[in-house]
This record gives sequence, C-alpha cells and structure tokens, in this order.
Amino acid sequence: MKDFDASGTLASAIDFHLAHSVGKTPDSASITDWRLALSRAVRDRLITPWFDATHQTYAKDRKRVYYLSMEFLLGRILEDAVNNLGLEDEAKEALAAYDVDFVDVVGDEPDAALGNGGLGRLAACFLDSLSCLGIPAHGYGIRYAHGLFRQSFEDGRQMEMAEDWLRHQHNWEFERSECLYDIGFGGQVTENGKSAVWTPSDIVMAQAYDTPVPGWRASWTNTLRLWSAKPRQIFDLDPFNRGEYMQAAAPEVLAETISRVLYPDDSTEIGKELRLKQEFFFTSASLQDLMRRFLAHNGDLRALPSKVAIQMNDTHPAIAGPELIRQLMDVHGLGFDAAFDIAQGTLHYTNHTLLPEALEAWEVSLMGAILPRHMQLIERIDDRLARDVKASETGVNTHIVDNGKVNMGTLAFTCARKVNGVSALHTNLMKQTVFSDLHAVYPDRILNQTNGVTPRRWVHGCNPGLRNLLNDTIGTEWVRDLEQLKRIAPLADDPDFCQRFMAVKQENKRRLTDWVSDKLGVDIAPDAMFDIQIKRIHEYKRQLMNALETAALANAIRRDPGAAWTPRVKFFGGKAAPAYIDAKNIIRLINDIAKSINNDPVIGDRLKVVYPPNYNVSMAEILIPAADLSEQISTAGKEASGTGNMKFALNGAVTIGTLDGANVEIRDCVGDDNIYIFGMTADQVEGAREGYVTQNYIDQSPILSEVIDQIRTGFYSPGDPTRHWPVLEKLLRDDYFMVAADFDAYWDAQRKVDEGFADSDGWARMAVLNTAHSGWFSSDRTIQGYADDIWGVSSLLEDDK
Ligand code: KOT
Repeated sequence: MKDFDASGTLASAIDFHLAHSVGKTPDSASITDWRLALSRAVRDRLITPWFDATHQTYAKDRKRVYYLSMEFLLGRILEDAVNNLGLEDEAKEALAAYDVDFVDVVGDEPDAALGNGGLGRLAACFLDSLSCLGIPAHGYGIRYAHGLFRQSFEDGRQMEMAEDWLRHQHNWEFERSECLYDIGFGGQVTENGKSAVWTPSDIVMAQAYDTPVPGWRASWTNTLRLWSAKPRQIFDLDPFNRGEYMQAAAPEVLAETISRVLYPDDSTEIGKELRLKQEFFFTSASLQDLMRRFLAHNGDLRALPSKVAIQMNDTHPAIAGPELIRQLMDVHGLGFDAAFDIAQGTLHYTNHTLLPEALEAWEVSLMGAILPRHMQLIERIDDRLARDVKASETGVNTHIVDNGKVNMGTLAFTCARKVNGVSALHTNLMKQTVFSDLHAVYPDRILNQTNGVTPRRWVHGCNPGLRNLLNDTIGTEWVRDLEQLKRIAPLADDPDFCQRFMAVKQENKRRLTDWVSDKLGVDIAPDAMFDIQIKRIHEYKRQLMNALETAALANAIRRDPGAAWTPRVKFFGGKAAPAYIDAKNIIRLINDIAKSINNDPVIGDRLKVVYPPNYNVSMAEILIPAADLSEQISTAGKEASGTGNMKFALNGAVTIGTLDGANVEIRDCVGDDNIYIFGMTADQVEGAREGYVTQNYIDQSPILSEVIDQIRTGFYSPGDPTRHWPVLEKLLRDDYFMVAADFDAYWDAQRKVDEGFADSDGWARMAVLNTAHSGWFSSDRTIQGYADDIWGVSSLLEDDK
C-alpha cells in the first residue's frame, strides 16, 4: 500500500491539495481553502496507519469493541489530528511560507457538534483513548446534518439558530455509498409456525460515512462510522409526471428527516416519535453491520460474545437488545432463549443519569406502532426477567413494561452482561435507588468505571504552555501515561517551578482576556481570579446559585468598595434546551446581572461577569486553561460524574464544589487542602426534603434575602420589574435542587476562596498539586477499566512488544 506522495513533505502535500482538491492558487486562497488543503494533507497521513490497523484486526481476529452512541461531540478535528501525528511544526512552517497563520487556519474549522454535553464528549474522549491504547473498536452513531444549535443572546435572552457544520466540504470522512442497510418501521408481524415475519410499512436506508480516529502518533487508528438516512426510492415518478413536484420529492424528504438534526435536550426525556426512529435507525444499522463483519469470519453465532463487545451509551441504543435478538431469530433462525443468551453476553450498558425526567420510557402504543416485532420481543424479555426475579427469591417487583410504558433502563439492564455507572458515588446511588430491585436480582452486574478525559485534547492540545513546561520537567511520556504527572508534586514546594507554572496560567489568562475583548467588547483584568462555570444550563447544576452569589458579592463590594477585595471575573457558558423555559429564564437573569455589575463604576474591576454566547468544545479549549477556579456546584447526588471538573483540575484550576459525582474522587486525589468542598451531601439532600420550605432558608440568610428582594423589585431589570419573577416564583414554590439550603455554605466557601487566592504562593501550590494529582482522570485509565472489567479485550499494540 502506497501513500499519496508518502515521501513528500507536508508542505508539498498542502500545495498539491490546494490545487487538486480545492482548486485554488495560493494567491487566491482563503483561510478556509488553506484549511481544506491542510486537512487533506493531514488526512493522507492517516490512511496507511488506518489500513494497517484494520489489517491487523482482521488478521488477528480478536474481540472487538463497538461503542453505540447517539452523540459524539468531537469538536474540531484538524488540530487534534495534527497534534496526534506530531505535525505541528511542519504545518506551521508550511503555512507561514505563504504568510498564513496556523492558529487562524485550525480556528476556521466548525466544531463537529454532534452531541449536547457530557455524554457526547465522553464518547469522543473514549474514541481517542481506544485508538491510543490500540484496542480494535468502532464508534457507531448518527451523521446529523445539523448538530447542536448555535446560541446567541438578544436582550439577554437565548436565541437558537440551526447549526450547519457540513456547509463547507467536510474533509475527514469517507462516504461509503456501497455500505447500505434497510431499516424498517411500522407494518405487521405475521407468525409463521415458530418464526415471525415482520413486514414494515416504511423502509429507509442507512448509509455509512467513515472517519478515521488516530491514536497518539497514529500507532493505531480506529473508525467512527456514522449513519446517514437515505430514501430507498429517491423520486416518485408518478406524481412527478402529473406535475406534483413536491409530492414527487416526498420519499427523499421523509427519509432524510431521520438524520437531519440532533435533539438539543440534555438529561431530559424527549418522547418524540422521530427520536425513537433515530434510535432504532442507527442501532439497527450498526448491528447489521457488525453482524455482517462477524459472519464473514465466523460461522457459529454462539461465538458472538467471544468476538464482539457492544457498549450502549445510556439507553438511547437500548433497542439493541430486542433488535439483536430479532436478527438472531428472524434472520438467522435461532430460538428465543439462545438468541437472548447471545445478545446478553454481548451487550453492556452505561447509565449516565438518575434524574427521573431523563429516564427513557416509551409508550407501548408508540413502540408497538413503530416497531411491532420489537414490542413482541420486549414482552418476551420481560418474561425472562420475571423468571429471574422469581428464581432470585428477592420478592422484588420489577418489569420492563409498566404502566403502559417500556422502561428503557430496565430493558437495557436486563439485556446487558455488565452495567456501569460513571463515578463511585453515582454507581452506589444506582444500586440504592433506580436499579435497587434489579441489583437485588443480579447482584454482580453493576460496576463502576469513573469517567475520564483525553489528555491529548485537554492538556497537550489546549494548553501549549503547560505542555511545554511538563515536557521540560518530566519528559513527554505523560501524554500516554498521565499518572506521570505525579512527578511534579514535589515541585509544588519549589518556588521557581511554581512561578513557571503560574506564568503559563497568566499567559492563558491573557489569551482569554484578548478573546473576551475581541468577541464581546468587555475589558477584564488578567490578574483577577478567573472563576468559571461552563456546562449545560440545568437547574440541578445550579447556575442560579452562582448568579445569586455573584449579585450578593456585588452588594458587599458596593457597601464597602475600599475593603481588600480579591478581584474576580465570573465566567458563565452554556446552552439551555430550547423548550426548557426555567433554564432560559436563568440565562436571562445572569445576563441582566452581568450588565448591571459590569456597568457599575463603584464595583469597577473588583468584579466582572462574562457570559460568551454559544459555548462549545472550542470555547472550552480557551476557557479551561485560563481558569483559576472551577465551579462544580450541583446538588449532591444529581451530577452523575461531570468531566469538565476533571479538565479544570488537570489544567491547574482549584475546584469549588459539592460532594457530587466525580468531585468526590477529585477530592480524594488532590487532598482536602487543595479543594473547596461545601454544602449538603447526597444523603443530607434527601434527608432535607421532608418539610423543606425555601422561605425558611431565605429568612435565615440576610445575604440571600437582599438579593431576592432586589430581583423582586426590578434592580436587575429596571423598567421591567417583573421580568425575573418566574425565577423567584419557581425557587419559592419548588426549590427541588436546594439552592436556598446550600446558599450560605456556598457564600462562605467563596470567601475562603477569596482568601486563598490572595495568598499567591499558597494558591500556586494548590494549582500545581491539582495538576499533579489528576492523572487518574485520564480516559485511558477509564478505557483500560472497561477493557479489563467489562469487555474482556486487550490492546493489539502490546502484541508487537
Ligand atoms: C442525557 C439524556 C438522557 C440520559 C442521559 C443524558 C446525559 C447524561 N447526558 N449527559 N449526561 C452526562 O454524562 C456525563 C458523562 O458520563 C456525566 O459526566 C454527567 O454527569 C451527565 O450529566
């Protein structure tokens, strides 16, 4: 196999592609043209490693992993690929020869925003780690034509616009026009002796698009295969001939709707027919594809669990249970029990949330109408569960079909060999709450795999200053073995190292300061504390508590401007689901508070509030390296893990947080002295529910009372005093996430943070120790855990050693 111009330089490949792929000369090329040319040149370098990995996988015929996820929040691809391949210097030089800036070129790429937040970004980190570790794997998902909406603010209100990442050429994928599967919906099932025949009323086709996913230095390269919906019949000629042109195009429009847009909901249930169709569409296509690959080398279907491990990323692909059983029975002729055992030996399920509103449950009537054969099989799986429940003699009462709904968590659990949570606390809560009955019946099924993040993107890529300092201090192996960061721990007591570490932070803050001035026209001081909360806007994440504390701090500053305040810039970033009115109200309140504070000359540089619109992966890459303080303040027991918390700690930010999700493990790693923990524990939260009265907490807190009064009387919305009443009304009526109960503890913790930051040597020590002790939060460690404890797979790289 020969590469395109394998012997040539990157510069010559860029020249070649600018002419032959983009059709431009250097003097007429725009930044986008240069980006497309560089992308092609870099992609060429991935091809040989990609083919080699595929070849080895086939030759060795070892067990493979299939990661099924509705979301892959990749962000930008080009810079990450350049870094993985070690081509930074060559790329910079090649472009500089034409007076083109590498940073501008990689910054021109739109984010691949095929996800909402944590769940989708985790899937992207996992792809990176699977390749880095050399584990043969495919990611399977949907090639949405439109990713997560673009957010803007109008008069402080969130506006949504369609995202259009495929408008320019998308250079990273290979269209596989020959790789097509039929996906049926609706219709009838006819019983035919022992077997059943499903005759769908509608069929669309799933077409594959492959993106290579290189590991570090491309020593291994896996594939992300995304499915796009295509009509079976492009055009209906009869209506066309009658002059009914819209009607003639109807089949195409209908089919393509399925992969048109990502649902913009995070941790909320959607319950829409199109969503169920999306879930079945990509799950069925993925299973047909992996079965075809398996059967090309294996005749015995009972060997499937020894060759294939399928991971269901939350319940979105949970229809995989019935669908795999259906294929084994109706296509390959197995009986139900054999099919169930094979499916159950192959499937695994990760739960990412216990919030009741996020647990998927489909109406039996809808499931029966869209997937009639699957509905039958779900009933049979439910019978299997009933049999196991009975045999367990636990006396529990648990069903998949309950109250006219199919509970997808119970379905996924029943069909899975292993079920995992995403942090130690979350896994324990799974056992004690939502899955307690199933855990009693299957006590060995639930296990924990605490989340992680890829150090390639989240340190090496986004924080060049820290990367260089680490390389100089401990060599370069930390990129693949993040526990090496521990070696900088002793240097927390070395003033010279601390000074260099904080100089990197300062440089990152300056970069962010320029960006804020450029994008928002707001001037901030780079020596202020940068306090950052970036994540989806959700009541349980308690951006409201942060906003109220910000307003309270402004009051305190106004009262005594001459006191020794620790200057702060509070950053907020995040989108609300378009239908989530309470979250959108919180966004508007934050923007009004920001406006008021930023224009108050008495407050000046002591406090600024910045809320850049359209928070996404690329924005996180600018904000996180510049953070001093990481806000992780969810109501304890509600954030399953969090992964932003890990990225901040790795980049030397100190956390202020509750004992929730992976914050607990961050505290265990960095030590009590290097984190600000406050508020109720998960147990205390549940204990406080009975008789909870928001007003009582407000009455006990003069600081909170003052802010509430200001909001009520229109201090933050002069001319429109009732504007923020809905936020107050909700807080007083139903403070489910206990903002009022935790407020004073949060305020006190923030004042300790002020003191801590004022001691710059002490703060530097904490920052260094956060980086030093966060190596455990590498997604390489997480994936190794899945490989060992769940999938039973190993690296193919180790074979060469
Ligand atoms: C969304 C819809 C339905 C079910 C679950 C979700 C979900 C959960 N989306 N994102 N999550 C987050 O997943 C992250 C990765 O595990 C966690 O770190 C985070 O706490 C979850 O909220």
